[in-house]
Amino acid sequence: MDTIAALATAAGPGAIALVRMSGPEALQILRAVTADQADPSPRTASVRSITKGKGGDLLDRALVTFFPRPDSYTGEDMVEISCHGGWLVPRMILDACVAEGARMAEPGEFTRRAVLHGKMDLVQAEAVLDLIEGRSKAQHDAALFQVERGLSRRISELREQLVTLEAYLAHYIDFPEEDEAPVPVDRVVGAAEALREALEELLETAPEGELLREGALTVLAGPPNSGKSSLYNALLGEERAIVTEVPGTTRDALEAVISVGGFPFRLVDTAGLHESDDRVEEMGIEVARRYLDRADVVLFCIESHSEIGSAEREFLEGLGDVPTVLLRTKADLVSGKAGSAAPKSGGGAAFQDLNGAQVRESVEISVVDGTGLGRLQALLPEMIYGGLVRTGASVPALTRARQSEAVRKARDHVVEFMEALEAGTPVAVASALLRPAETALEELLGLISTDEILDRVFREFCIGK
Ligand SMILES: Nc1nc2c(ncn2[C@@H]2O[C@H](COP(=O)(O)OP(=O)(O)OP(=O)(O)O)[C@@H](O)[C@H]2O)c(=O)[nH]1
Ligand SMILES: [Mg+2]
Repeated sequence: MDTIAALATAAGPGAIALVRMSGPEALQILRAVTADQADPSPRTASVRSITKGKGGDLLDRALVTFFPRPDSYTGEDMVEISCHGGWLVPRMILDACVAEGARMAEPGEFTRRAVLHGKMDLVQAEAVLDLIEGRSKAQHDAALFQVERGLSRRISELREQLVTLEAYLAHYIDFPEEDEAPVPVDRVVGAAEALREALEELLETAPEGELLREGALTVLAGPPNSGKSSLYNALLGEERAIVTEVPGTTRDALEAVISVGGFPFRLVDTAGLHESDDRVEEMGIEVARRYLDRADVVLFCIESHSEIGSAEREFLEGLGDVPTVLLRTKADLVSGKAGSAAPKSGGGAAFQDLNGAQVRESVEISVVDGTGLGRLQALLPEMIYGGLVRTGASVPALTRARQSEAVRKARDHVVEFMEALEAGTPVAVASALLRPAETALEELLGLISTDEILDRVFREFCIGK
């Protein structure tokens, strides 16, 4: 292993930046850039002058900490240099370390080394990334739970269940002729069934868990001038999109990640959908359709006083099984005139006969007096993250495709094993089918890891982590 170095804080102006090194030469290199000064005591921060090599120019006075192996983040000797932030100082210190023999770290290489030295498993490593990138409370809860081995523990339990099952089978194979088989077949079948169920249960958390990382794609759609951009701004809490009384104001799609009830949503404002002769507007409408194809939820906006015509109906039906909320916008204009007993102009009734579409709810909304905003904000997390809303995000849940692929693979192999038993396949032959299930869970945790698996996990990381 060589010694790696990187800037661990974001580049650019800031009060403090952190340059870190990991590897066998870390202390040697520190000595070279803090020449003629005492070695720092382990795990104790001390101020040192940092120079460009022995006798070189002074670069900064910085706080230096040495973490001897194996009790460091990576499990190797590590040095952290907390220097002044900005464009220059951290870069110069990093260059000085490289000049003394360190190599610039690759993305995620510190954490990768932590995995290789058994400081954490792969699921924990992935969660480190989520912790850094998280933007909502639920994602923070889920990431922290995984960093603390919450999910790893669950996967290890499942693996142990699998190993126990294999042990039953080994016993069964070794003593087939005994009068009373030590482990009756129905016990084997029962254990396999329990395992299948447990894997299935974990797998069911994947759709919500995976959305936690990117945010549920939430598309505002509807006829021009129906109040989409106004609602986009209201949900964002800032005037990001242009709002005018002119139909066809929004041309390009606007996207922002927002947290609703602690859960992440990728909110997209789109161009109003209608037949248009304007080339730019038409392109905007095309973009809107592309977003709609991928939407996790559609907020269909139509003014409270407008009828839902055949075009709207057709549009809603065309959405297929994408969950949709019908928003009757500008409710203030209706209720303002009619007082509190406002006629629910079309709201409930229209909602009733939209049978073909997946319209789950209808909400009367106004960005002028705030009607319905609270209700929409309560509805969205419930619709998309219902399971996690009920349990909280600090539960074992699969939050990445890599995780669900592995658990699905394990589940499929267990099912295959059960089917083989049922079809009368000899136990010795059937039991071989469980091996790959175990491998899948071991790869998931990184107990078995190939460069390919590690590359896939760490290529998403930033440099310095
Ligand atoms: N009274 C009232 N007016 C609203 C409300 N929401 C939007 N409006 C007005 O309706 C007009 C259109 O609003 P936008 O938000 O631009 O509508 P849009 O759906 O984004 O329109 P396009 O981008 O053209 O498709 C503007 O004049 C808004 O001020 C509301 O809740 N109440
Ligand atoms: Mg608009």
